[in-house]
Amino acid sequence: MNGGVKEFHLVAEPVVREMTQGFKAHLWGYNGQSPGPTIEVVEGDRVRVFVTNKLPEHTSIHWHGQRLPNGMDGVGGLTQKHIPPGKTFVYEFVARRPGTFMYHPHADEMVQMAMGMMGSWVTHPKARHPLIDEVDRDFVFLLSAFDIEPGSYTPKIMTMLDFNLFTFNSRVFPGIDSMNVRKGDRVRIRVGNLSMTNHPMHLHGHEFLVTGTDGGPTPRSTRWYEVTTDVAVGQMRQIEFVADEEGDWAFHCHKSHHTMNAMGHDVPTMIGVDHRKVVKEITSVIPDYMVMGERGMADMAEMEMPLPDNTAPMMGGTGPFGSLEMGGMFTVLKVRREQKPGDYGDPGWYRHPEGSVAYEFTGNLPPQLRSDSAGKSAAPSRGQPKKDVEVRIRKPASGHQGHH
Ligand SMILES: [Cu+2]
Repeated sequence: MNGGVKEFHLVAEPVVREMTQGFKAHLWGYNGQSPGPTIEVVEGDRVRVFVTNKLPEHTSIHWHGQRLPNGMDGVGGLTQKHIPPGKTFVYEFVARRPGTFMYHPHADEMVQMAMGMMGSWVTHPKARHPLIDEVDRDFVFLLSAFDIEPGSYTPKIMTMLDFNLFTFNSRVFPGIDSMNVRKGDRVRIRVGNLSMTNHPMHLHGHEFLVTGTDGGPTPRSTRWYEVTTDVAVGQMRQIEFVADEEGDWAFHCHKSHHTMNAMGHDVPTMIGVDHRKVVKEITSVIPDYMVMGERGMADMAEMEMPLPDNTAPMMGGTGPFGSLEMGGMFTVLKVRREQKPGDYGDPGWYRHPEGSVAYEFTGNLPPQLRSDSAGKSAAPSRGQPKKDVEVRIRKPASGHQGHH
């Protein structure tokens, strides 16, 4: 506090971010981290932010979603001069409405956001608000995406669509903390999207309401229960639910390639192709040669194939039952009866009550009804698929014509 004003200092600078164990990225951020620190204030606070530029190029900060004087909006060239390298600018405004906001540069934006420059901002209501309920747990994170070649450190800044790392707060699973709550807690999760594509965020085991956007709390009449909500580019969605089901519940982006880490994209689909003979021939020449994907890609998570230095495994994370085969935008909501109020600590894996886990069946199966490839239902047969539904596909990789 300085004379009734809440002061903050942000230093825009190069940072090193460990995205998950064994994988560090060289990013740009604020105060040593990407995303920058989350700024928390109370509705009505006068806020002064000192922004020092230690980047090699000019920058600015836009306060996404805030009501403020036009000259504080942070659009370089439009509402202010850019902040040159080595200089400090001051932004000052009153946090007029409660809600979840974001901050990011509005200068060389594609490069600076591709490098990880962003942060969250929460303005809490000053008094009881008719549209903002009290919660026991409050989580906030930003969605962002990076394009970092396996084995390298620095994002490719000219990438427009083909990002290969999808992150919560610039971390990828298994490097993302679980969200640990007490059974019966009212939970709020605020998710802002500053990546370049939409993310349908999906929660297992519970239904939630969207209680807010970056425009503020939603009117109650507009809320309905769902288990997935799409967070479009430049949007924030605030979801709330009562965590009344004990267990380890996945919370993730529903785009399956967003729950994977960097991989080579020119991989042909090998499901159904038996290439054991070819592999045998190749390994006689190249001993380390590996072919993967014959039975799907779960193989790749289980094999722990050797990776180049500084690379996140494409799919990883080990749970109490084995490999999770997940990466990227994935974490776990841990709901526990014995979690203390206010304790955000990790309680470890859930211990399932006896007889409540999917189990192997070893008895006799009843005759299986199957449809044929034309979609017509078939007469009961015993176990064997009909010949015409077997699939043998090998998609040629584009751009590799002439290689065999
Ligand atoms: Cu996604």
